[in-house]
Amino acid sequence: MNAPLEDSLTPQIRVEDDRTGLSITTLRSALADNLFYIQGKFPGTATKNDYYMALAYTVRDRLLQRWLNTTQTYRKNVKVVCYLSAEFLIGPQLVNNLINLGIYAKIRQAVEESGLSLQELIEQEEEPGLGNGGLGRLAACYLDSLSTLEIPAIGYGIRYEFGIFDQEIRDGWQVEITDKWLQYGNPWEIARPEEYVEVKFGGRSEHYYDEKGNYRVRWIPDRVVKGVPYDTPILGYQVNTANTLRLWKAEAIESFDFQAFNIGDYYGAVDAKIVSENLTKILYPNDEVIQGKELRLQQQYFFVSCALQDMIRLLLSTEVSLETFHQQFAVQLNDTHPAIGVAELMRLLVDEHRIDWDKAWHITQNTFAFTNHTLLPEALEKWPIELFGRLLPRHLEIIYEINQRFLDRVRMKYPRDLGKLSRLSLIDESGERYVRMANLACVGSHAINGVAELHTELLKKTVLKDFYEFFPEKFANVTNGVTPRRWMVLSNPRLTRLITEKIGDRWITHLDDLRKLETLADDASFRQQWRQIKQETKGDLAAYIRKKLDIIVDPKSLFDIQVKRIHEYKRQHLNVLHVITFYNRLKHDRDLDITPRTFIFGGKAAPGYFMAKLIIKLIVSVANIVNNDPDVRDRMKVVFIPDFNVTLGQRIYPAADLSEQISTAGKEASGTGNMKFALNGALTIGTLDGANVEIREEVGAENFFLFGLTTEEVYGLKARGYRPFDYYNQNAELKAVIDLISSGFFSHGDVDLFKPLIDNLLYRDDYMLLADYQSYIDTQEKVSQAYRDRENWTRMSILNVARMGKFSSDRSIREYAQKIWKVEPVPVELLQLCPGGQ
Ligand code: CR6
Repeated sequence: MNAPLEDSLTPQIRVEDDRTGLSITTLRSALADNLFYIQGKFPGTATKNDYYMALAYTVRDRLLQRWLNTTQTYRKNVKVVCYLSAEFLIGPQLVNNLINLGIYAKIRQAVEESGLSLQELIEQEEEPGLGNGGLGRLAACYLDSLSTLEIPAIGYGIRYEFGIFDQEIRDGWQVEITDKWLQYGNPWEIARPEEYVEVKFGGRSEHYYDEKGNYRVRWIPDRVVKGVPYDTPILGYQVNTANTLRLWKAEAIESFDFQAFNIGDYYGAVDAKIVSENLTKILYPNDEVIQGKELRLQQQYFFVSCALQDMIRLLLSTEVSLETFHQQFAVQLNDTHPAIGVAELMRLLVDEHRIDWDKAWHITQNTFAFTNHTLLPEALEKWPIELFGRLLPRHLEIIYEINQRFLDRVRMKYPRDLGKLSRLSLIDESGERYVRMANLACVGSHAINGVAELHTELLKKTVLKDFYEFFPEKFANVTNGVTPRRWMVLSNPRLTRLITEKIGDRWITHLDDLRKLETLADDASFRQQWRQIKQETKGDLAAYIRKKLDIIVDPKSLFDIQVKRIHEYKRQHLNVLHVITFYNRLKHDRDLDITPRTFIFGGKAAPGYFMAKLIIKLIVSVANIVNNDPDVRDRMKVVFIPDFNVTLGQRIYPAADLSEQISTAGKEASGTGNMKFALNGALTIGTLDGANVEIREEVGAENFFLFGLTTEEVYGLKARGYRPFDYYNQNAELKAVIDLISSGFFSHGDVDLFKPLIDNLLYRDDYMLLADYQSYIDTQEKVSQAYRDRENWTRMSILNVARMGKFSSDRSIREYAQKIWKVEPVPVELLQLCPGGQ
């Protein structure tokens, strides 16, 4: 560490050097240096990617002072938030870092003066797709806010070699392509091989008496894997704080290789290496459904064990007692994926550090907090006892012990209530026996939260009802939020500029300031500017669509967009029913004075989710017919944009007029796309589901297009016996739409292709599309009418943006910090600098 230099240096820039200097000349020479010394290229032979890498290193150099000083600051006995998540969908890093460092303009100038286009270099970056959708992106927004709010934090997760697959559409079907995001290297991460930890698997546990005659247990594994941390800096917005995202990669333990090698089993040793490294190869591409694969449990245990061992090591390096663990760390479990942490921390404390059970349990419960992200029963994680015990024999024992102690308390409170006991148990014994991860998370945490008000209320009434009755004090709500830095400043520079011109730039970190736009909604010239910006942004998206898909869309038409994972509960097919209704109306009355629309879809389907893939096929099939029908030309277009990801989201959200948030009430825990759209000035058509409820509350019912059954009505109708076929029979327009699909009109006469989808709607319709159809269609008609009054539409759009303050992830993080983590900001001073440091 730079101890001898420490006293002689001050945070001011001493020398304008290549690694820290910010003058255009220095930036240009840094870029050239990095191209030569890191990429090993002359300008003449360098590819665009080489230039991108050189630029990325140039930027990384300029954030290292903040990063290292942040880490240094946290060694001084401050409470650190550890966000444990199997997914972090952080998106491209370059522009975000430029913005947060406040050097975008300078870098652009330096790049352009070097004869390059910044935009082209930006487009070289492969985004780390280390998540499926909302949950992983939420984790990324939260890291951004933690740093911006100067709260000490570490994100712990998995460094998947292959992230979420790239989606291609061939003949209307989704095809999955492996995501080789690391193939050209990742300039944003730094490997820390010296900080590796060991993670055990399998084997058995051994009970023994230690030297003092105390009864103890040790775990004799049959396999050990090395976890190597890779760190990525997460810089806050214009602050010194740069927290760390620490992702773990699995590697083989060398001594194991050696052992096998020595007995001549070279191939055996190689096999062991491959098996170990497989652990962090691939992200499971499922959103909301569990697959129960053994490798997935291995991944979960692997990263959680790495994280907890890392925390213990950090703590012990500061010479603070391990018994204060819960005062030093607040560990958030992002869904049940890291819930095994409860048993792992108990094992580390009791078995390895010899703390007695009760004390260890006190520490554990006060350390963890648990966020639930879904009410869907198919997403509740449980592991067969046999599999669990084979992989984690000691943890199974610990879970039994936790369960026994917990159920004793339950019995005390509810004597003779066997139903209660079996529902609260950490073990599901109704058939094959399972470990229930949500129950483990609830018992082992001091706080439990849902992700929107409605969701938290439903949790208390349904899936976690018994837990709520047993410890109501643990429950709280924290409504999700999104970071305005990425989802406005970065992705919508035009609107950012206009807003900042009018109300200053404080809104970027205090989103409530957007309220100041309210009065401007009445200013005709402001509305004109607002509309102009939306128009230009739509033009950009139209150009992208034309280039990528060769489809011409009219930027003057209403851009009606639904982008998110494809799932039946999200009801993209309800949207399609409207598209076809719209089409039929146009076909029946060629002169119909209709508001022209462009229907845009995007999203990935889990590779094994047949119905979701069929929905994509339906969208593309409808698009092919509609877009080639001269009768409707210029009045409607349908587009499926392939490979929806963070990068594309940044293009798409700002270009929307209408945001489709149309899940069956009670199914979408929160949604966060709904927030990104509204923040960028789209109006929402939506059900009373998830955070839609709160968005509507904030923006005002008159600025939101509400339709559909409420959660109570959904439950009521289900209970009374829902008969979708009756809706079909009694609604001529709906019947015409369904019959048109069934007739093979969209499938070259193939009447079987969409049969599974249609039969499902007519005879099951779990997500009640047919019940909500008429209300949806009527509301869409209101949207069309409203869009004709452009002045009023613009007013509504401005008011939506002005009232989105609540949905900043800064607000969510402040709530977690106060209600759950009990942590305070710790500003970072740039004290310890390397020579030439700024
Ligand atoms: N799929 C919810 O479905 C929520 C995010 C983040 C989800 C979604 O409504 O906004 O989490 N749930 O809280 C899970 O992933 C289990 C999601 O992204």
